[in-house]
Amino acid sequence: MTTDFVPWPDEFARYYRERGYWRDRTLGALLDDGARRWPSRTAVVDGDRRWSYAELNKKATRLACGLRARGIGHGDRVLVHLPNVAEFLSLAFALFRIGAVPVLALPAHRRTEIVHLTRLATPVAYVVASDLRDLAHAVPEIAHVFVVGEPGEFTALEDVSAEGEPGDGPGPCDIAVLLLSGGTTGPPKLIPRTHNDYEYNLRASAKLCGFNADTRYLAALPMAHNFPLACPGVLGTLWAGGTVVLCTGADPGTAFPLIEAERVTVTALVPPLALVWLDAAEKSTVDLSSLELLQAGGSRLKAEAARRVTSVLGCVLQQVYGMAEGLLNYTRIGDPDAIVNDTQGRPLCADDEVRIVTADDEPVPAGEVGELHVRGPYTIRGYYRATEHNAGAFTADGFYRSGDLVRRLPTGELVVEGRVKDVINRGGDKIPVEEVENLLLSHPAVYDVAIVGIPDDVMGERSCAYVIARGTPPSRKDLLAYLREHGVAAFKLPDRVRFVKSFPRTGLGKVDRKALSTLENRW
Ligand code: OOB
Repeated sequence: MTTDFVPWPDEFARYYRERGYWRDRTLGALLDDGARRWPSRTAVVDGDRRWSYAELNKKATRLACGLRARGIGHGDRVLVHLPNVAEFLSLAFALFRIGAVPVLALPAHRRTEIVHLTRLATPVAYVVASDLRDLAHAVPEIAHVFVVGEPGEFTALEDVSAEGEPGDGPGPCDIAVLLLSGGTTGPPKLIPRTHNDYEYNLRASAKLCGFNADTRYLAALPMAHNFPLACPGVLGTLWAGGTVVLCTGADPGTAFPLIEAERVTVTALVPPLALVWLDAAEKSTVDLSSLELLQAGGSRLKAEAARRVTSVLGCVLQQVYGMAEGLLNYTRIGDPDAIVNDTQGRPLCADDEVRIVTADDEPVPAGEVGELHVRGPYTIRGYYRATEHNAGAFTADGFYRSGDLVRRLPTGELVVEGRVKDVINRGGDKIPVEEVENLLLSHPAVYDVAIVGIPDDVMGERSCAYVIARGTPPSRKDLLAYLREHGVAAFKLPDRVRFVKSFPRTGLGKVDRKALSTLENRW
């Protein structure tokens, strides 16, 4: 039998409620509370626009009514494909209110990903920024197309609004949002996060990071991603009564002036961006003194870079090792330098059950490297509509097999040492190797292909495609153009293409990816 969603077993749900992790509140209520408690505070800044909590709430309510009037409601999926604009938030809360489920595509996604997500989630609506609205033609099965900005032949999201009350909302154990997986093999899977578990995720994170009404959070990374969305991110800031400052690009040229102008106190970056910021800050005259906390996560931050954060940016560093599937590890504010610089932190929750195991699922001896398995109050029990895949991705007793190789220090912190799965982590952007390989294989001049990650000082890893050509090898340009034509997100295009006559094989005859990855020197 195929089920959309795998719930937590009753005894776990009961325990998580008893412990106060699950409060049976919905994410829609979070904004109701904010609008009641501090209506006139600024909730979000987007360029010249500043919306108070009351305004954001009003926009979300009107949008919820407008969506309802168009027949969109409880359990319907809505594919959201927006950069960091204020409408992302009014839309997200409108959907939370009516129990429709946002499927969060990344701004970098293009046709391949949008088509894949549409097949998997069967959304009733696609909400897209005007510059990408033509992508709607690739998914004609989606009934409604709403555009933020100039709508062209479609409907402007602005016009989807109505007076009234949105009516009954979702239950706290319903799916609140479908996030994209970064850590699994093959094309992205969808991660069903419930109101209860995601509310805990953002609330506990906000408390751990000391978020409050004075927090001014810069959303530099795309907030469609779990990290800037809820760890504690934008939602954690709104929970705490702070202000979210939206940034459409994370480059220092865009972000630094905003930090100065808006007196930003905290932001989250992936390590390659943190390096760019450090270099730029050393030369910059922009006043970054308001910055109190810099979170770095998504891929491994080098200790040398970690050490520079405090001296160059004058703020506290926090390493965040998380996954959209749930588990979050944080270094704590006030931890000794050695912990903050050299580890990826420890679990958020006392009831995050982390096991570190061998390839046979046996616990490794203390301090040794093994695969991280996890179960807990905000870690999913299964991907969305993926019964077959779930059988391998989770253990029989409900632990998620993260595919990450980690070791645990005696003090409890985790250090990420690598991965057991075929995903290239290009500075936090996760490249599903199989997906890109399959596309390249459909090129007439490609006989076989294997894409591997090559260590790189800045990005952590870059991708190299080894290609066995059919006849005359095509040019690299040709192959990249082909991938682009197929609408692949730019971060997935191989950084390097090498033509070979054959692949090294393992004893079993499988392509030896390890051997391939040592063919190229470091970047
Ligand atoms: C975050 O989430 P995803 O779902 O894009 O990717 C998860 C994977 C992890 O399994 C791990 O392989 C890698 O990204 N990762 C890290 C890391 N943080 C994530 N590897 C080394 N060091 C780190 N600090 O990337 C994510 C979700 C929530 C918060 C932060 C990151």
